[in-house]
Amino acid sequence: MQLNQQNLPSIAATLPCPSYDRSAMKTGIVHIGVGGFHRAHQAYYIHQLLEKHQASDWGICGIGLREGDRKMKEVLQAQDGLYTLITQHPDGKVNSEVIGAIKEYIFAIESPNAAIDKLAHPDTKIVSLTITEGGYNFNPSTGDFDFESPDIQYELQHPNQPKSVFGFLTAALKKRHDKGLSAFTILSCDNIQHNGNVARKMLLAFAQKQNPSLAKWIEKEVCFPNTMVDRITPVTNPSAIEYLQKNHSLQDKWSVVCEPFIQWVIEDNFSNGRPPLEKLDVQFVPDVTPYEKMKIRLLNAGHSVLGIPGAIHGHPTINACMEDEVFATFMRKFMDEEATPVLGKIEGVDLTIYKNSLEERFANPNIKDSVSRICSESSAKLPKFLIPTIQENLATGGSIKYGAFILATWSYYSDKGVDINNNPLEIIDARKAELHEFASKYEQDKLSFLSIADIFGNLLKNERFIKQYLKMLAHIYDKRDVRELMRLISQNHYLVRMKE
Ligand code: CS2
Repeated sequence: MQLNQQNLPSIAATLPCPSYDRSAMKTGIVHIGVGGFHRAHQAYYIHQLLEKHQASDWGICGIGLREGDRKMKEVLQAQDGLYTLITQHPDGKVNSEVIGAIKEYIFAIESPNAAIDKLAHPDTKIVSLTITEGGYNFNPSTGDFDFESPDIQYELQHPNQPKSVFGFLTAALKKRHDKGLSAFTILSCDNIQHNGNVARKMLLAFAQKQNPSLAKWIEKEVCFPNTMVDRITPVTNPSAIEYLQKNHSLQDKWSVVCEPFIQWVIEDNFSNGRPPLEKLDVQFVPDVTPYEKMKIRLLNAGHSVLGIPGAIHGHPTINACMEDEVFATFMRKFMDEEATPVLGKIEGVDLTIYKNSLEERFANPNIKDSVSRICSESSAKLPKFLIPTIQENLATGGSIKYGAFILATWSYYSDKGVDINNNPLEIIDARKAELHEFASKYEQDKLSFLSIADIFGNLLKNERFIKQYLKMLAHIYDKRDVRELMRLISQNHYLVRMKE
């Protein structure tokens, strides 16, 4: 049976399905960047509100701005916005449920005006974003908006033909302003510290160049709450599709798999109302800083700390890394000895319990989160997840060996592009060619990779860092055994040798 609205009554015999009237739902939320994460997280929360708390003003309209969103458009349009969320518990228990919160989907590449009109519609109160860490278009080392891209240049000149998220938001806000409508809230749900502040800074920089008086209105009227979002959502693989077919005779072209854990912490700062998410387990707090910092510096960094060496060693998934004692120990030591000391105290959170829970979540054998997903877009992730921890430890005299090892490993990964058995690595990164170009100059210039200044900032100038990094890199090129080096680093042997 195909998943669609018409078939829901029959599907309900085998799976929980939306019991609310989807046709009566308004789309109070427009979400840009619908992917697995949004569908496992925000859309799932909204689905629960619709089920339990009559929140029919808060249905979701998805918007895709990139060519890569074409498949999402095809699937969601064919399935009337419906999809199955498959929650995989560590003990093998599985809960599947059809989610109905996404009512519409607009593919802005084909229908830009429909996207602007939707954003400017009086029903739209919140525009939420999962546009990835790299999507905010800023220079990672200066934090300033990057005006160089041809798309940005084009839309500055042609405000009615937007291409980027900033172009669309500005065009829609202009329409709202001209019609006398109130502004919407912009709710960033990406893993960037102060994601709302960053979204604000970038949008204002763009709008100021395009239309300074509109920028003033945006500055005054649009709220940008900071948020911390969390739920591990691996890439959907064919076995999830087969599972539904086999167990429920359901054809869902793009179901979503996730872990049971879910968390959302939001600053209660909205321009134009919000859904009553406090009725669920969403936390509203005055300042999200400690939560986002904790999550990005421990969970997201912990993922990269496993994933990059994991890829080189040949571990396919994060749980496979966790089954390897050397990797699990290394990751925990990174969290305890490097990430935690520069985190500071987090009111109301026991960091030991939090780290223990991360270990359990990473080890969930049924999530099978591929290391290639974790390593994807490392050029956008590491400057936010890991490099600040290294820089702060350099400033305070703290340990940097785990962080230095990860950057050395990343350089080798970007140069060689194969694992230790010479299997090609699936490297997904907008800056893949540039990373390879710099990393592959290793023989001529050992510090070439670190000279990509907008990623590494001034690490290149720090003697203590360079010394450890170079020694580790030489070891990796020489021995081609990252796992053994991880064992030595965790046991402190390596540092002892370094002092000699
Ligand atoms: C991951 C995140 O992309 C990554 O590298 O760390 O996608 C992570 O799984 C989520 O942020 C979990 O909330």
